[in-house]
Amino acid sequence: MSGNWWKPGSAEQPSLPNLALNAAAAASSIEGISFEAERAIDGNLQSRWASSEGSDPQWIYVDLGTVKALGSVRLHWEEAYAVKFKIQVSNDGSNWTDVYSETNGSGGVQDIPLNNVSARYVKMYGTERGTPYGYSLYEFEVYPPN
Ligand SMILES: [Ca+2]
Repeated sequence: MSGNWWKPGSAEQPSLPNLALNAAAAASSIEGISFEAERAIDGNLQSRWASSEGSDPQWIYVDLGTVKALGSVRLHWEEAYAVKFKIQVSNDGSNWTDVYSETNGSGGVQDIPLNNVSARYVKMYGTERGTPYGYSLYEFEVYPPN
């Protein structure tokens, strides 16, 4: 489908913009060169952020630049996924509020709905790894409300 305009009532819905795409990002650690935090917000499902191996906790956050209304987060996990993690948000990059807590994650593509959340910073805070490796995300996507 290539229509440029969405008409109310039509079956075709506009796709929401990924607010994290090419924003800024930071992480607790990287496994090495070419596994930087920015690799998780570059829109490329081949490149990825990976934390240093074998330690908890590890985190990555996205800086959206300004406070924005948020509707959901989509995580594209590499094989090095998180079993337990939280999604946290902040408006100043230092005081964080939990908005989601996962206790039995299984990796893959994980959609996380957020309700009535507005924030500038969005963080994945991993506390338990699913493998002996680190934490690794192909993409960390943030979407506005529908
Ligand atoms: Ca990527």
